[in-house]
Amino acid sequence: MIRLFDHHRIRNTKELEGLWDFSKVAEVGDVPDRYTMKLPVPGCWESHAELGTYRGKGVYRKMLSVPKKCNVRLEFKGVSHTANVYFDGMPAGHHYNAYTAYDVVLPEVEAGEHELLVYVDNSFGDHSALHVPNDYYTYGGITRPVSMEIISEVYLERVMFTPIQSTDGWKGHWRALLRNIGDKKQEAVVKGTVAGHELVFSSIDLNPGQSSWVEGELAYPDVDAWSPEHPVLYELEARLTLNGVEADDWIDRIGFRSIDICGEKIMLNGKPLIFKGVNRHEDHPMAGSALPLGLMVQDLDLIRELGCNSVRTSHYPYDERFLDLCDELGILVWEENHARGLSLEQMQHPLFAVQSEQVTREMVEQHYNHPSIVIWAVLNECASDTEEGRVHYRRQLEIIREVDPLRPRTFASHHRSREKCFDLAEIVSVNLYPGWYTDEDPGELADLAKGWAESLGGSGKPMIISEFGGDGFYGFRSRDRVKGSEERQADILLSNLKSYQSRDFISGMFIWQFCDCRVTEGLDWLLNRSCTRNSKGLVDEYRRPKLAYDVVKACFKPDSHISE
Ligand code: ADA
Repeated sequence: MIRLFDHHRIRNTKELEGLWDFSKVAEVGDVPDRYTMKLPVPGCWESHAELGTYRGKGVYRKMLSVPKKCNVRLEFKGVSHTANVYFDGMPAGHHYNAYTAYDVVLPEVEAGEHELLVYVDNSFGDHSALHVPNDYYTYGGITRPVSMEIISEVYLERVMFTPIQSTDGWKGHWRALLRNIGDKKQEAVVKGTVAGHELVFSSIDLNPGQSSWVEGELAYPDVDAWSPEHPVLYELEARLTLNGVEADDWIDRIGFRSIDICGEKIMLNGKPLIFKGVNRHEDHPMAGSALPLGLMVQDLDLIRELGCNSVRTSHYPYDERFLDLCDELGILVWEENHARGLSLEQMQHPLFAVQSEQVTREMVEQHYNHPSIVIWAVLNECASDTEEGRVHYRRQLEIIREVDPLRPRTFASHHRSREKCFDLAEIVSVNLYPGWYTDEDPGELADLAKGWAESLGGSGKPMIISEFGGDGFYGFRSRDRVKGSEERQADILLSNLKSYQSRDFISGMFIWQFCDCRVTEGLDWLLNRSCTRNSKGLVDEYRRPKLAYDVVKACFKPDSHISE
């Protein structure tokens, strides 16, 4: 399943889910004598008994059957972490980073059988500035769905819809990107429908090779707002006509909601919002980062049962099916680009700017229509305490603004009084670990953090505590409540939550973290985490709730009874 609904009705689309041939290779372009394995797509190769810790390159093969001469578009929702695509033996596309989609467009493919090879690389090294040994795991494989489409010579590359709340009610601003891959000029007309109201865009002539945007705005007087309590979704349908003949479509789901900053408050549909959330990694011992839909739903059920209204996609853009579920279930999302804890030296990597700017732009463009996403973020715990780091923070936040004029932006900082970038974003977010990495009192620390924000460019802005928590090893119990026990983890979370929930200036809190996750095995103290795992989950890696789960639930959902 690519999305939770049909993304096209006119465009012919087929998901390439199934078992693909696989072989390890030394280099991109190497053709194996034989394919020794078959691996599921989507999936992580670590799920195979012989590849549990494999870091390197591999090639996936799939034969594609093309019914008649046509233009083919292959969409890869996520390959971890670098993909090189070959079609009938020829290089056809390249993409870096595991967490955003990319496509390969193949004009005029002949009818018949064709060989698709996807070389996948999950290795660390000079070619990779963002995927580095870290406190989570970079898996290998074609980890998200792949689809094959037959497209017209001019097709809809993207449709972006912005709901706007005005004094006269809801309006919607449309932008549609058209691309002509044919060899003749074409006249295109787009019509867009939401909630029974049709917008006809002015017709446009596209020359061969040209891509162009068309834009328009329409009032939607009779729609209901999307909110966590009533996550009302509407189908968006854009239809493209070429020289009078219907040729392509784009279907999405949108919601009408506003997200604004008003002084120190974050306002959803004009009402102050407090995030009660968890940080989550896409990680599961049975599936790696390639969670099937059922496991995503299980996570969201546990998150909702906890009394949360939000999830932070730490530390990368998510599988779009998870975002579809959040749209449908009314879970608010803080989505962030891919980076965790990169030092200034790591940010000086020659590929850092290009790789992280690319994932930022792709994230916002690709996930723009999800009403559940209400915050965009960049660069978790990177070098925002330096002038050189600030250049990157500024640029990446600007990229978000170029694509999205409305959603507030933030970044999670652990630099305390050394922070240099609070002025660049609309929301101040701080990661604090009182009770775990330090002995500080969480309330006093939150007050101090407010002071840092005020004196360092974040004055008058909303503040979120974006991380706090402590390790709790599932099943390790201690009457003395020693560090690492489930009891101590519950105590730490309780004292943190009480302090943050009683402070008016805090607009939200995201617990570190929802589930235990695998980390890279490494040599320094951090990456030598016991069991190669970050154990700060409220549930363990198999989603078994720890003691802290019910303690948090009592804070987030005070009306529920712990024993129920
Ligand atoms: C940081 C970081 C998280 C995680 C956490 C921890 O704040 O943002 O990814 O590593 O610390 O568990 O120490």
